[in-house]
Amino acid sequence: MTGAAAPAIRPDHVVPERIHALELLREMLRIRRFEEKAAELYTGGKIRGFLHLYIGEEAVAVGTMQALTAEDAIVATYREHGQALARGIPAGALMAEMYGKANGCSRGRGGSMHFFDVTRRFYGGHAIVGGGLPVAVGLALADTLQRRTRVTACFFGDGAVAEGEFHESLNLAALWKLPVLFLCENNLYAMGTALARHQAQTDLCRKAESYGLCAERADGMDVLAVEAATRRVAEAVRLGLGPHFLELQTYRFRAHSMYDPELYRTKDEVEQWKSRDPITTFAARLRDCRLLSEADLADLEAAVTAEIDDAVRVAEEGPWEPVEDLTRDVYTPVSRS
Ligand SMILES: Cc1ncc(C[n+]2csc(CCOP(=O)(O)OP(=O)(O)O)c2C)c(N)n1
Ligand SMILES: [Mg+2]
Repeated sequence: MTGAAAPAIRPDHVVPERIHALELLREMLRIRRFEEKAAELYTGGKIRGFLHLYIGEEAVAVGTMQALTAEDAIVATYREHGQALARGIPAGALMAEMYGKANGCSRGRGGSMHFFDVTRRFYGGHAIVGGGLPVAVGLALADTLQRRTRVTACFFGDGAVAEGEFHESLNLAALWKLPVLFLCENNLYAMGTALARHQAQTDLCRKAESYGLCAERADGMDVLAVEAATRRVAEAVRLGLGPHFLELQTYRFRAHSMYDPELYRTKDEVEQWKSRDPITTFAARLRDCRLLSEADLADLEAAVTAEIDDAVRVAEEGPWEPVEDLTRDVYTPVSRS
Protein backbone atom coordinates (compact mmCIF):
# COMPACT_ATOMS: atom_id res chain seq x y z
CA MET A 1 0.00 0.00 0.00
CA THR A 2 1.16 3.54 -0.67
CA GLY A 3 0.63 6.38 1.77
CA ALA A 4 -2.70 7.35 0.11
CA ALA A 5 -5.67 7.65 2.44
CA ALA A 6 -7.56 4.37 2.60
CA PRO A 7 -11.08 4.56 1.18
CA ALA A 8 -13.92 4.52 3.66
CA ILE A 9 -15.99 1.36 4.00
CA ARG A 10 -19.36 2.25 2.57
CA PRO A 11 -22.37 1.60 4.83
CA ASP A 12 -24.07 -0.65 2.26
CA HIS A 13 -21.12 -3.00 2.28
CA VAL A 14 -21.51 -6.20 4.17
CA VAL A 15 -17.97 -7.21 5.01
CA PRO A 16 -17.45 -10.84 4.01
CA GLU A 17 -15.00 -13.13 5.71
CA ARG A 18 -11.65 -12.69 3.88
CA ILE A 19 -10.81 -16.28 2.98
CA HIS A 20 -14.30 -16.86 1.67
CA ALA A 21 -14.31 -13.59 -0.25
CA LEU A 22 -11.03 -14.42 -1.97
CA GLU A 23 -12.40 -17.85 -2.81
CA LEU A 24 -15.45 -16.29 -4.47
CA LEU A 25 -13.23 -13.95 -6.44
CA ARG A 26 -10.92 -16.77 -7.45
CA GLU A 27 -13.83 -18.90 -8.66
CA MET A 28 -15.21 -16.07 -10.79
CA LEU A 29 -11.78 -15.39 -12.23
CA ARG A 30 -11.32 -19.07 -13.12
CA ILE A 31 -14.53 -18.98 -15.13
CA ARG A 32 -13.67 -15.69 -16.85
CA ARG A 33 -10.16 -16.75 -17.85
CA PHE A 34 -11.25 -20.25 -18.86
CA GLU A 35 -13.82 -18.80 -21.23
CA GLU A 36 -11.48 -16.17 -22.66
CA LYS A 37 -9.10 -19.00 -23.46
CA ALA A 38 -11.94 -21.09 -24.93
CA ALA A 39 -12.91 -18.20 -27.22
CA GLU A 40 -9.31 -17.90 -28.38
CA LEU A 41 -9.06 -21.64 -29.03
CA TYR A 42 -12.37 -21.58 -30.88
CA THR A 43 -11.12 -18.84 -33.17
CA GLY A 44 -7.98 -20.88 -33.72
CA GLY A 45 -10.02 -23.93 -34.75
CA LYS A 46 -9.06 -26.10 -31.76
CA ILE A 47 -12.60 -26.10 -30.42
CA ARG A 48 -15.45 -26.65 -32.83
CA GLY A 49 -19.23 -26.86 -32.72
CA PHE A 50 -21.21 -24.41 -30.63
CA LEU A 51 -19.71 -22.31 -27.87
CA HIS A 52 -21.84 -20.16 -25.57
CA LEU A 53 -19.88 -17.96 -23.21
CA TYR A 54 -20.99 -17.11 -19.68
CA ILE A 55 -18.82 -13.98 -19.39
CA GLY A 56 -20.69 -11.42 -17.26
CA GLU A 57 -22.78 -14.06 -15.45
CA GLU A 58 -20.05 -15.58 -13.26
CA ALA A 59 -21.55 -14.37 -9.97
CA VAL A 60 -24.58 -16.58 -10.58
CA ALA A 61 -22.72 -19.89 -10.88
CA VAL A 62 -20.29 -19.06 -8.10
CA GLY A 63 -22.80 -17.57 -5.65
CA THR A 64 -25.38 -20.33 -6.05
CA MET A 65 -22.84 -23.13 -5.78
CA GLN A 66 -21.86 -21.98 -2.27
CA ALA A 67 -25.23 -23.11 -0.96
CA LEU A 68 -25.07 -26.60 -2.44
CA THR A 69 -23.37 -29.68 -1.03
CA ALA A 70 -21.58 -32.49 -2.85
CA GLU A 71 -24.71 -34.61 -2.33
CA ASP A 72 -26.94 -32.16 -4.17
CA ALA A 73 -27.49 -32.49 -7.91
CA ILE A 74 -26.89 -29.88 -10.57
CA VAL A 75 -28.66 -29.63 -13.91
CA ALA A 76 -27.57 -26.87 -16.26
CA THR A 77 -27.95 -25.56 -19.79
CA TYR A 78 -25.62 -25.33 -22.78
CA ARG A 79 -24.11 -22.19 -21.18
CA GLU A 80 -22.70 -24.30 -18.37
CA HIS A 81 -18.92 -23.83 -18.27
CA GLY A 82 -19.28 -21.69 -15.16
CA GLN A 83 -21.42 -24.16 -13.25
CA ALA A 84 -19.13 -27.04 -14.18
CA LEU A 85 -16.01 -25.23 -13.00
CA ALA A 86 -17.68 -23.98 -9.81
CA ARG A 87 -18.89 -27.51 -9.13
CA GLY A 88 -15.30 -28.73 -9.15
CA ILE A 89 -15.03 -30.61 -12.43
CA PRO A 90 -11.34 -30.24 -13.32
CA ALA A 91 -10.70 -27.55 -15.94
CA GLY A 92 -8.62 -30.05 -17.95
CA ALA A 93 -11.55 -32.48 -18.26
CA LEU A 94 -13.74 -29.61 -19.48
CA MET A 95 -11.19 -28.27 -21.95
CA ALA A 96 -10.55 -31.79 -23.27
CA GLU A 97 -14.29 -32.20 -23.71
CA MET A 98 -14.42 -29.10 -25.85
CA TYR A 99 -11.53 -30.43 -27.94
CA GLY A 100 -13.54 -33.64 -28.45
CA LYS A 101 -10.85 -35.72 -26.74
CA ALA A 102 -11.50 -39.04 -25.01
CA ASN A 103 -10.28 -37.68 -21.66
CA GLY A 104 -13.07 -35.08 -21.68
CA CYS A 105 -15.71 -35.23 -18.96
CA SER A 106 -18.21 -36.71 -21.46
CA ARG A 107 -15.52 -38.71 -23.27
CA GLY A 108 -15.36 -36.06 -25.96
CA ARG A 109 -18.80 -36.92 -27.24
CA GLY A 110 -20.68 -33.95 -25.85
CA GLY A 111 -18.57 -30.87 -26.40
CA SER A 112 -19.19 -27.50 -24.84
CA MET A 113 -22.95 -27.94 -24.49
CA HIS A 114 -22.96 -31.36 -22.85
CA PHE A 115 -20.67 -31.41 -19.84
CA PHE A 116 -21.58 -34.31 -17.57
CA ASP A 117 -20.00 -35.78 -14.45
CA VAL A 118 -22.03 -38.25 -12.44
CA THR A 119 -19.39 -38.54 -9.71
CA ARG A 120 -19.98 -34.85 -8.97
CA ARG A 121 -23.72 -35.18 -9.54
CA PHE A 122 -23.51 -32.83 -12.50
CA TYR A 123 -26.26 -33.96 -14.88
CA GLY A 124 -25.69 -31.78 -17.95
CA GLY A 125 -25.23 -29.63 -20.08
CA HIS A 126 -28.54 -29.64 -22.04
CA ALA A 127 -28.71 -28.18 -25.54
CA ILE A 128 -32.50 -28.24 -25.67
CA VAL A 129 -33.93 -25.08 -24.13
CA GLY A 130 -35.93 -26.20 -21.08
CA GLY A 131 -34.70 -29.78 -21.50
CA GLY A 132 -33.02 -29.90 -18.11
CA LEU A 133 -36.13 -29.07 -16.09
CA PRO A 134 -37.87 -32.47 -16.34
CA VAL A 135 -34.52 -34.17 -15.64
CA ALA A 136 -34.24 -32.15 -12.43
CA VAL A 137 -37.78 -33.09 -11.42
CA GLY A 138 -36.95 -36.76 -12.03
CA LEU A 139 -33.79 -36.56 -9.93
CA ALA A 140 -35.70 -34.91 -7.10
CA LEU A 141 -38.48 -37.48 -7.35
CA ALA A 142 -35.90 -40.27 -7.04
CA ASP A 143 -34.46 -38.61 -3.93
CA THR A 144 -37.91 -38.24 -2.41
CA LEU A 145 -38.88 -41.86 -3.10
CA GLN A 146 -35.60 -43.07 -1.62
CA ARG A 147 -35.95 -40.71 1.37
CA ARG A 148 -32.69 -38.88 0.72
CA THR A 149 -32.39 -35.30 1.90
CA ARG A 150 -30.89 -33.65 -1.12
CA VAL A 151 -31.54 -30.64 -3.29
CA THR A 152 -31.56 -30.67 -7.07
CA ALA A 153 -30.52 -27.29 -8.43
CA CYS A 154 -31.75 -26.63 -11.94
CA PHE A 155 -30.32 -23.73 -13.95
CA PHE A 156 -32.17 -22.43 -16.98
CA GLY A 157 -32.50 -19.19 -18.90
CA ASP A 158 -35.33 -16.70 -19.28
CA GLY A 159 -35.98 -18.27 -22.70
CA ALA A 160 -36.96 -21.56 -21.04
CA VAL A 161 -40.10 -20.08 -19.49
CA ALA A 162 -41.63 -20.17 -22.98
CA GLU A 163 -41.27 -23.94 -23.12
CA GLY A 164 -43.90 -26.47 -22.11
CA GLU A 165 -41.36 -28.27 -19.93
CA PHE A 166 -41.09 -25.23 -17.69
CA HIS A 167 -44.80 -25.33 -16.87
CA GLU A 168 -45.01 -29.11 -16.59
CA SER A 169 -41.94 -29.26 -14.37
CA LEU A 170 -42.97 -26.49 -11.98
CA ASN A 171 -46.44 -27.96 -11.73
CA LEU A 172 -45.29 -31.50 -10.91
CA ALA A 173 -42.56 -30.32 -8.56
CA ALA A 174 -45.08 -28.21 -6.63
CA LEU A 175 -47.79 -30.89 -6.67
CA TRP A 176 -45.42 -33.53 -5.30
CA LYS A 177 -43.46 -31.09 -3.10
CA LEU A 178 -40.19 -32.16 -4.69
CA PRO A 179 -36.85 -30.74 -3.49
CA VAL A 180 -36.02 -28.77 -6.64
CA LEU A 181 -34.37 -25.38 -6.59
CA PHE A 182 -35.29 -23.70 -9.86
CA LEU A 183 -32.60 -21.16 -10.70
CA CYS A 184 -33.61 -18.88 -13.53
CA GLU A 185 -30.70 -16.99 -15.09
CA ASN A 186 -32.55 -14.01 -16.47
CA ASN A 187 -30.08 -12.30 -18.79
CA LEU A 188 -32.92 -10.48 -20.58
CA TYR A 189 -32.55 -12.26 -23.92
CA ALA A 190 -33.23 -15.63 -25.46
CA MET A 191 -30.80 -15.49 -28.37
CA GLY A 192 -31.92 -12.18 -29.93
CA THR A 193 -35.39 -12.05 -28.39
CA ALA A 194 -36.04 -9.85 -25.39
CA LEU A 195 -38.32 -11.30 -22.72
CA ALA A 196 -41.09 -8.74 -23.37
CA ARG A 197 -41.22 -9.82 -27.00
CA HIS A 198 -42.19 -13.40 -26.17
CA GLN A 199 -43.92 -13.24 -22.77
CA ALA A 200 -47.22 -11.61 -21.86
CA GLN A 201 -46.19 -11.83 -18.19
CA THR A 202 -42.58 -10.71 -17.78
CA ASP A 203 -42.56 -11.05 -13.99
CA LEU A 204 -41.00 -14.52 -13.78
CA CYS A 205 -41.59 -14.84 -10.04
CA ARG A 206 -45.30 -14.39 -10.61
CA LYS A 207 -45.24 -17.22 -13.12
CA ALA A 208 -43.59 -19.51 -10.56
CA GLU A 209 -45.97 -18.38 -7.81
CA SER A 210 -48.91 -19.27 -10.01
CA TYR A 211 -47.83 -22.91 -9.65
CA GLY A 212 -47.62 -22.57 -5.89
CA LEU A 213 -43.85 -22.13 -5.57
CA CYS A 214 -42.24 -19.60 -3.27
CA ALA A 215 -40.31 -17.26 -5.52
CA GLU A 216 -37.80 -14.49 -5.08
CA ARG A 217 -35.22 -12.63 -7.10
CA ALA A 218 -31.67 -11.50 -6.49
CA ASP A 219 -29.07 -9.30 -8.14
CA GLY A 220 -27.15 -11.76 -10.28
CA MET A 221 -24.24 -9.34 -10.71
CA ASP A 222 -23.49 -9.42 -6.98
CA VAL A 223 -21.95 -12.70 -5.85
CA LEU A 224 -22.72 -12.08 -2.17
CA ALA A 225 -26.36 -11.29 -2.90
CA VAL A 226 -26.62 -14.46 -5.00
CA GLU A 227 -25.01 -16.54 -2.27
CA ALA A 228 -27.24 -15.14 0.48
CA ALA A 229 -30.43 -15.64 -1.51
CA THR A 230 -29.48 -19.15 -2.59
CA ARG A 231 -28.58 -20.16 0.96
CA ARG A 232 -32.00 -19.01 2.10
CA VAL A 233 -34.02 -20.83 -0.54
CA ALA A 234 -31.82 -23.95 -0.64
CA GLU A 235 -32.31 -24.30 3.11
CA ALA A 236 -36.07 -24.12 2.68
CA VAL A 237 -35.97 -26.80 -0.02
CA ARG A 238 -33.72 -28.95 2.16
CA LEU A 239 -36.14 -28.64 5.07
CA GLY A 240 -38.83 -30.22 2.91
CA LEU A 241 -40.79 -27.05 2.23
CA GLY A 242 -41.15 -27.94 -1.44
CA PRO A 243 -39.63 -26.50 -4.60
CA HIS A 244 -38.49 -22.89 -4.70
CA PHE A 245 -37.81 -20.50 -7.55
CA LEU A 246 -35.01 -17.98 -7.58
CA GLU A 247 -34.59 -15.49 -10.41
CA LEU A 248 -31.04 -14.19 -10.83
CA GLN A 249 -30.97 -10.96 -12.80
CA THR A 250 -27.86 -10.95 -14.89
CA TYR A 251 -26.42 -10.13 -18.31
CA ARG A 252 -24.12 -11.78 -20.81
CA PHE A 253 -21.42 -9.46 -22.06
CA ARG A 254 -20.64 -11.52 -25.15
CA ALA A 255 -22.75 -12.64 -28.09
CA HIS A 256 -25.31 -15.42 -27.63
CA SER A 257 -22.86 -17.84 -29.21
CA MET A 258 -19.74 -17.30 -31.26
CA TYR A 259 -21.82 -16.15 -34.25
CA ASP A 260 -24.26 -13.37 -33.47
CA PRO A 261 -24.32 -9.88 -35.01
CA GLU A 262 -26.05 -8.58 -31.84
CA LEU A 263 -28.57 -6.43 -33.66
CA TYR A 264 -31.09 -6.75 -30.84
CA ARG A 265 -29.30 -4.62 -28.23
CA THR A 266 -27.37 -1.38 -28.22
CA LYS A 267 -23.70 -0.97 -27.44
CA ASP A 268 -24.75 1.50 -24.80
CA GLU A 269 -26.82 -1.10 -22.99
CA VAL A 270 -23.93 -3.56 -23.03
CA GLU A 271 -21.55 -0.91 -21.70
CA GLN A 272 -23.93 -0.03 -18.88
CA TRP A 273 -24.08 -3.63 -17.76
CA LYS A 274 -20.32 -3.99 -18.12
CA SER A 275 -19.94 -1.20 -15.60
CA ARG A 276 -21.53 -3.68 -13.17
CA ASP A 277 -19.03 -6.43 -14.03
CA PRO A 278 -19.37 -8.97 -11.18
CA ILE A 279 -15.62 -9.48 -10.95
CA THR A 280 -14.34 -5.92 -11.06
CA THR A 281 -17.09 -4.61 -8.78
CA PHE A 282 -16.48 -7.37 -6.24
CA ALA A 283 -12.72 -6.82 -6.35
CA ALA A 284 -13.27 -3.08 -5.81
CA ARG A 285 -15.56 -3.81 -2.89
CA LEU A 286 -12.96 -6.07 -1.31
CA ARG A 287 -10.31 -3.41 -1.79
CA ASP A 288 -12.59 -0.88 -0.08
CA CYS A 289 -12.96 -3.27 2.84
CA ARG A 290 -9.19 -3.84 2.78
CA LEU A 291 -9.64 -7.52 2.17
CA LEU A 292 -7.77 -7.50 -1.13
CA SER A 293 -4.39 -6.04 -2.03
CA GLU A 294 -2.88 -5.72 -5.49
CA ALA A 295 -0.47 -8.52 -4.55
CA ASP A 296 -3.42 -10.79 -3.62
CA LEU A 297 -5.01 -10.11 -6.98
CA ALA A 298 -1.77 -10.76 -8.85
CA ASP A 299 -1.39 -14.08 -6.96
CA LEU A 300 -4.94 -15.10 -7.83
CA GLU A 301 -4.43 -14.23 -11.49
CA ALA A 302 -1.15 -16.16 -11.62
CA ALA A 303 -2.70 -19.27 -10.07
CA VAL A 304 -5.67 -19.11 -12.44
CA THR A 305 -3.42 -18.64 -15.48
CA ALA A 306 -1.37 -21.69 -14.45
CA GLU A 307 -4.55 -23.74 -14.06
CA ILE A 308 -5.88 -22.74 -17.47
CA ASP A 309 -2.53 -23.38 -19.16
CA ASP A 310 -2.53 -26.82 -17.61
CA ALA A 311 -6.09 -27.43 -18.80
CA VAL A 312 -5.02 -26.64 -22.37
CA ARG A 313 -2.10 -29.03 -22.01
CA VAL A 314 -4.44 -31.79 -20.79
CA ALA A 315 -6.67 -31.19 -23.81
CA GLU A 316 -3.79 -31.01 -26.30
CA GLU A 317 -2.18 -34.19 -24.98
CA GLY A 318 -5.47 -36.08 -24.59
CA PRO A 319 -6.17 -39.04 -26.89
CA TRP A 320 -8.79 -39.17 -29.61
CA GLU A 321 -11.37 -41.91 -29.16
CA PRO A 322 -10.21 -44.99 -31.10
CA VAL A 323 -12.11 -45.76 -34.27
CA GLU A 324 -13.11 -49.19 -32.84
CA ASP A 325 -15.30 -47.28 -30.38
CA LEU A 326 -17.33 -45.74 -33.19
CA THR A 327 -20.47 -47.77 -32.42
CA ARG A 328 -19.98 -47.87 -28.63
CA ASP A 329 -23.14 -46.63 -26.87
CA VAL A 330 -24.98 -46.66 -30.20
CA TYR A 331 -28.18 -48.66 -30.08
CA THR A 332 -28.59 -51.06 -32.98
CA PRO A 333 -31.17 -53.84 -33.20
CA VAL A 334 -29.68 -57.34 -33.10
CA SER A 335 -29.54 -58.81 -36.61
CA ARG A 336 -31.74 -61.92 -36.96
CA SER A 337 -29.92 -63.35 -39.99
C1 LIG B 1 -36.39 -26.39 -27.69
C2 LIG B 1 -35.37 -25.47 -28.32
N1 LIG B 1 -35.83 -24.45 -29.09
C3 LIG B 1 -34.94 -23.60 -29.65
C4 LIG B 1 -33.58 -23.76 -29.46
C5 LIG B 1 -32.60 -22.79 -30.07
N2 LIG B 1 -32.04 -21.96 -29.00
C6 LIG B 1 -30.80 -22.19 -28.54
S1 LIG B 1 -30.40 -21.16 -27.31
C7 LIG B 1 -31.88 -20.36 -27.38
C8 LIG B 1 -32.17 -19.20 -26.46
C9 LIG B 1 -32.36 -19.59 -25.04
O1 LIG B 1 -32.30 -18.46 -24.24
P1 LIG B 1 -32.26 -18.51 -22.68
O2 LIG B 1 -33.05 -19.67 -22.19
O3 LIG B 1 -32.65 -17.20 -22.17
O4 LIG B 1 -30.73 -18.84 -22.33
P2 LIG B 1 -29.44 -17.94 -22.58
O5 LIG B 1 -28.91 -18.34 -23.92
O6 LIG B 1 -29.85 -16.52 -22.52
O7 LIG B 1 -28.50 -18.32 -21.49
C10 LIG B 1 -32.67 -20.90 -28.37
C11 LIG B 1 -34.01 -20.41 -28.72
C12 LIG B 1 -33.16 -24.86 -28.68
N3 LIG B 1 -31.88 -25.08 -28.42
N4 LIG B 1 -34.09 -25.65 -28.09
MG1 LIG C 1 -31.49 -15.60 -21.64
